[in-house]
Amino acid sequence: MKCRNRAGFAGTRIAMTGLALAGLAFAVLSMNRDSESPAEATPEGAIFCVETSYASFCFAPGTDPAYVEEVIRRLPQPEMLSKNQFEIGARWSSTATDPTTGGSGDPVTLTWGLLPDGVSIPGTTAGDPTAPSDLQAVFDLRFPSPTVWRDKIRQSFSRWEGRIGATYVEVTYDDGAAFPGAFGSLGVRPDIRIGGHPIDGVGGVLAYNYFPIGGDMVIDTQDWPLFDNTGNDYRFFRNTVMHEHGHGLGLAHVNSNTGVLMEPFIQTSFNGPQDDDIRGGQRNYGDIYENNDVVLDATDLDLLGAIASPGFSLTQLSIDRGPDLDWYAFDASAGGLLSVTVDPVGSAYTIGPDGGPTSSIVTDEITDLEFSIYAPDGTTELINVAAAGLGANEVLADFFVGAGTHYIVVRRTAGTGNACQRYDMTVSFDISTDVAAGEVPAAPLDLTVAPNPFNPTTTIRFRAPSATEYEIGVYETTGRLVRTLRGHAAAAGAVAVTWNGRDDAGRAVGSGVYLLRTQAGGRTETQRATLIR
Ligand SMILES: [Ca+2]
Ligand SMILES: [Ca+2]
Ligand SMILES: [Ca+2]
Ligand SMILES: [Ca+2]
Ligand SMILES: [Zn+2]
Repeated sequence: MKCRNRAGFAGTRIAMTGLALAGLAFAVLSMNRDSESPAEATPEGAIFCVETSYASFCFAPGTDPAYVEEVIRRLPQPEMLSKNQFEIGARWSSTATDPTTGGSGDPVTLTWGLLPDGVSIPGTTAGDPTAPSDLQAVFDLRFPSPTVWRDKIRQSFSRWEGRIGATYVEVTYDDGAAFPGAFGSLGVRPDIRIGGHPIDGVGGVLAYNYFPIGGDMVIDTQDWPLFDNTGNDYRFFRNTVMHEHGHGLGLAHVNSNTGVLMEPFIQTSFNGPQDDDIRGGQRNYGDIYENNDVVLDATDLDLLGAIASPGFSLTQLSIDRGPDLDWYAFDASAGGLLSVTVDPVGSAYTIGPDGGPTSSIVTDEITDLEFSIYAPDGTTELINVAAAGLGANEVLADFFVGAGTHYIVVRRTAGTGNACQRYDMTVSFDISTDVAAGEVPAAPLDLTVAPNPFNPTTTIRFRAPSATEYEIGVYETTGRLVRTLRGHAAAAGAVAVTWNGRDDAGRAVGSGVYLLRTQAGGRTETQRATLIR
């Protein structure tokens, strides 16, 4: 019995020989077309499959029905796509930190870690026989130091994190459960397990990766003579890891006349995710400030330093679907002049599914954007800025707003179609009464947070410029204040303040990224820290 994935998922197959090998599609990154693996395979033994428009999930006879039900429960609901040239697939609907992650355009937190050497990696049509993972032993030996290649993997996840609504948390635990297909579980094993073993010698297949909600990565350890190329800070290795994780985010292969990461053959002429890759990632997980769809979840521009810095630019933003609203809050203090520019981001190229036809696309003209300014009540619209057409900047200059917290809301002008329009936003706010002549800049606080990640306690350290009151606000990334820590430094010098991972009501807060905004001696600095429960 054959089990075929949907067309367009090149190099994918399903193999299922037992409960431990939960059926998860995977995609292969190759050096050249000659060594491309077959687009389908015939798994051994009788199986049955659950088909979606995204992938096939196959189970061995006798599989525990509860396990089957769990896998089906985690499947995303298909959406009708338009202008989604990035070949989007299933997203992470469930992770170790979040039983349900919402829908398309909602952010996700993913734990990742290295598979312990010795855990068996099953053979696939990529050419690899079943063999234990030897990634750590081989790469520790072949790279200049064990730190080097681990750092390149860290940098690969960081680069994705800076572009889409995904937060990555490195973990060192892994219980050695059968690979692949064991779901992530906090304190047990990561969502994304990275292993490796011999596949097909130097060249050919470099690596393959399972689609969500699998996400595991297998690297051909025989390709170390390629991966240890130091050019452009190990770009060959980093682009391989970032490409594979693109599959792990739910992106399939594409073909394009411009270099993009998700083409099936590795390129080193660019660094990491490109426009089409970012559009795909943001369509699945939103932009880097999601969720900010309602006034209570507005992104805090003060916290980001946007208002204090004239002409502050925010990048890697998008309206990723028809109903997406991007709320931004800022404190107008006693009132002042606001200027905002919303600039659609993109370029012209051809793109299409791997093996299918390509078509021309102009990605700064996907959908027409507009924005409005709202009063502190969050419902009174003070002005709507929508004069510019498709692809053109919307500009508001020197608009007076009164006292209190105000809001900028960016949205699509019309249509509910499912498409991702990237944009940048520049904001400046002039509170003339706050600028004192001859003002001396405050000394830096040299704020640090350690340990990070932490559980459940971390320590915030800074340098008080003089005897001063200080205040540390602990915020969620949406800008919601969860805890305020106040104190008094008796003299200039080092200050250490411990946060116990609890909110102002004494409740333990959940896993995730927190912003620690520290004010002392007229200076404000912010650091991020990740709590892993
Ligand atoms: Ca190879
Ligand atoms: Ca958005
Ligand atoms: Ca939003
Ligand atoms: Ca417009
Ligand atoms: Zn690939």
